[in-house]
Amino acid sequence: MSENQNLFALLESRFAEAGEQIAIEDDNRKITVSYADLLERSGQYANALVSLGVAPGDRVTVQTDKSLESVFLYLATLRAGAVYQPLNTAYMGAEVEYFISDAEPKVVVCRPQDEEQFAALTKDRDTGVVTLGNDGTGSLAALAQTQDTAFATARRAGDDLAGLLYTSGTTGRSKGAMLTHDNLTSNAVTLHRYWGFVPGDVLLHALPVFHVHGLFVALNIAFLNMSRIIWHDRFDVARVIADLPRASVLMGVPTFYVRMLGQADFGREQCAGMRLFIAGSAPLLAETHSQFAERTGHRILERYGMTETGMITSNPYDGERIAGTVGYALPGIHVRIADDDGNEVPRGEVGVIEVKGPNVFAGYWRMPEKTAEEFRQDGYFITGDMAQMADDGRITISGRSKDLIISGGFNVYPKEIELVLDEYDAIGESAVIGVPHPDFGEGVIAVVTPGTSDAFDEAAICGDLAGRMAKFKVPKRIFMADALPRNAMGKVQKAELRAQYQDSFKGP
Ligand code: MCA
Ligand code: AMP
Repeated sequence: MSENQNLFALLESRFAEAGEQIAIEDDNRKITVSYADLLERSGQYANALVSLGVAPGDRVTVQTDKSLESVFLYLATLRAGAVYQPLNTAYMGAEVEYFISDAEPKVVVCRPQDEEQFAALTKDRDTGVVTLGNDGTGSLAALAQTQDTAFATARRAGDDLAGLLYTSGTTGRSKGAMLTHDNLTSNAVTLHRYWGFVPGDVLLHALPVFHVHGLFVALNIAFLNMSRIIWHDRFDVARVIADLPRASVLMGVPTFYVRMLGQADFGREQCAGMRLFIAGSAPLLAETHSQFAERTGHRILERYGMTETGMITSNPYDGERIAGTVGYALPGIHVRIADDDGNEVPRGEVGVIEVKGPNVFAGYWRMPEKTAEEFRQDGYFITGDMAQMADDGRITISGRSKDLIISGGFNVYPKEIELVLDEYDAIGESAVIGVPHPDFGEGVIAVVTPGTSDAFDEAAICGDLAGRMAKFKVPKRIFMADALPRNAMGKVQKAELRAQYQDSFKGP
């Protein structure tokens, strides 16, 4: 019989080897868990999932706070052969409803305070609802405590699904990116090697665990390395700086680094024991890169990836880390810069990044046509990111062909917000754009035209939106204009708007 391709089977061998070594320390709750504990606790949570009817291939939808128990649940889902489907905790009612109707999970795990809402959302479905608090409470935690710690890891093929992560890809409505065990395993193994992980590395973990960056990149690599993880339930700049002297690796979105530089007392002293600072999920400004190097002596290693593909390129660990570039295609991953027809453009010319390799997802959940549109005949996935490649293969991202805003590492799809804005009587039509923001990289703003009512009230509309959608999506400003600039085809000229409103977040 062939080897079990379940990612957990690989992790399990490391956990067994690491034994009583500390896996995660949560200073907030004054708890540490060892690798042996991770094996036992994931066994208990896997048994709990099975007792709730979860079988291999079933989806487990998770919208919980970041906690040690959320890690047990992630590992248990893999272990049971089910498909982990995490949701940003900022998502609200209507947003969540869509994910449940599309993913059709066997079980939803939510925060205790959201139980009623989820019970209502799932009442006509074959979906159970259990809860997990951020302090070891909740019905799932209680159930897990009664379970056996032993669990035979489910056999999975490399192309079986391990995760379902929603993203809007290049256009339109949220789609579930199907990530296989092979996708996750290959990316983790590659990055572990490429970034020079060594025994004794300590990862400072302050990212959310509902996206690829904090979940798969950070956790899977640390687990492969049998590293100690210093666990922060959210990014708090003072806490991160205070814990740096005990860590050797930090992974963050650019906002992390901008905020660290904003602290007057931050510098070489706290970073003396650090081996590596990694940035990604959004463009890191060259200015941030150079200021960080000046203050700390460390050159941040920037890499580039996407939910559908995991990590695609990285600046080298040993070679030159050049600000404003995302480095080279990772080993085993093919990247080309192509024109609109998928033909490779000459080196130095701008085109769309296309990628092929063991990291590339299996397609969008139940959307074969959409999947087909995003792949070339020869298997390359079209990312929608614009870039140029130098003669030596180094890649510099220059923009996006997709209408996407990345604010503090979170993706915002203008269309989704424009549709809601257009419903207000005081708004005729709207254009949502991202403009430079000193903290979030890009800040979301809307430019709107007058509607049928003249009672336009920016603060009231923003307040109303905050009750309807995740906070990070709500425009931080809404500007009224007589008309939106359009081209001859009638298409709104967002580049023109971005230029016009580029100083919206500039200080006095
Ligand atoms: C919070 N707010 C935001 C954001 N986060 N607004 C815009 N963009 C955001 N990212 C809102 C809050 O609701 C609040 O609103 C106000 O802004 C200030 O919040 P604050 O407390 O300052 O924010 P925070 O809680 O400190 O969060 C900022 C953060 C966080 C730490 C940068 O957004 C974060 O952890 N981002 C990481 C995202 C991430 O992991 N991305 C990876 C995606 P109010 O004041 O009105 O209440 S995976 C991926 O992209 C690919 C695969 C890749 O390459 O990695
Ligand atoms: P997501 O859909 O959340 O996985 O976000 C993926 C997108 O984030 C990519 O398609 C890029 O547009 C962007 N991204 C990730 N890393 C970088 C980076 N280092 N520089 C610029 N953009 C990035």
